[in-house]
Amino acid sequence: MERTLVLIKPDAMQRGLAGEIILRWERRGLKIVAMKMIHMSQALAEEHYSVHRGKTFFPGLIGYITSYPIIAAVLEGHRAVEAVRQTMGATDPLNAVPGSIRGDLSLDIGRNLVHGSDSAETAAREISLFFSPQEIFSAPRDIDPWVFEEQKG
Ligand code: DAT
Ligand code: MG
Repeated sequence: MERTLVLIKPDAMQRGLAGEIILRWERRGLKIVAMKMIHMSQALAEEHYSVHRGKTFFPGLIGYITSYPIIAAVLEGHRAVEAVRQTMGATDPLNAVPGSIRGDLSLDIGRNLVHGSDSAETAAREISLFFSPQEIFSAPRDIDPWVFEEQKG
């Protein structure tokens, strides 16, 4: 099954929204296979967001993501990358549909609460930045056949 990296960003932690956000992914059927709380270093932040290096918002983005501890997690499921991003909503909360995490709980692109990998390739790279293979647990769940009709890739 596909894996994706999610981050519950500093604003979500400050605002006490971690449980609400995890609940939305978990209730949809995605499986938590790794989770930790960390305070991201400058170096990790710059590596994680390296595709945005040089953009005007980059310094603000790095300052924000390193400003307070976050929760990093790996979620697993059929088409998990797409499912997580759909549940998050668009990058700019004002374009995020009501019912999505960003559309319901945030207003500003620079305080948009969550990160989710944007492709399976990006996910593999991002997961390896935050987790060692030993920190990822993916034994099948008894409920998986009640979430997915069959085990899909
Ligand atoms: P996403 O987090 O939806 O994957 P992204 O990868 O394009 O979005 O950008 C990473 C983060 O950078 C995003 O969550 C918020 C910030 N960001 C992106 N575009 C921005 C902009 N035009 N102004 C301010 N912040 C921006
Ligand atoms: Mg992105």
